[in-house]
Amino acid sequence: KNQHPRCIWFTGLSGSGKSTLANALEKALVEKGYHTMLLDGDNVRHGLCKDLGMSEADRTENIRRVGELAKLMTEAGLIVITAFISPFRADREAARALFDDGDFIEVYVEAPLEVCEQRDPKGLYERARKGEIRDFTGVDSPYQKPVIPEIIANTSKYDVISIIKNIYRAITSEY
Ligand code: GGZ
Repeated sequence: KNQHPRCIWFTGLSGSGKSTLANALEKALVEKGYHTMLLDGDNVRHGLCKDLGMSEADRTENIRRVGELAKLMTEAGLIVITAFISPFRADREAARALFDDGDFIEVYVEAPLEVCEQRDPKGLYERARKGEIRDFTGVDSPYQKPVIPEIIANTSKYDVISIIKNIYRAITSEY
């Protein structure tokens, strides 16, 4: 398949729905014959970045490595999808700067903190509130919202299927 390699960068709070959307988008693309790679905490933080924690400096380094990896993978022809909190604007902008104009699509996965905290799929917010986890995003570590993301995906207002349709249309329309 003749595909335009690029990076679809999901950013948002823990529990906002990044992984759900990233996985659904990848599935939709693969079904249509696109070649993709999904990078997330599960395949990066246990290997390439297992030396890194959740301090500000370590998150910055995590995102730097993910950006460089995503760039290399686009050079191999893949559509790369990343799903990291990536809480710092400057780190996301540094990742963006690795790509040609239009080849970095920032998707802000928006959901109010209260909604993410209510979902709490892994019980991490509860543990953070109790002080059992430190430097937790939204609790005692900041999240800097994107100013002008290419796409805003509001998971507290819209369902996964309609959001994925929008993103899919946006990234495949020019092919
Ligand atoms: C935020 C944490 C933390 C802290 C562990 N703060 O929702 P999850 O569980 O499945 O995904 C989160 C993941 C965050 O890793 P990232 O690599 O995406 O972060 S960053 O982009 O900031 O480097 C969460 C879990 O790890 N987790 N401790 N303190 N989320």
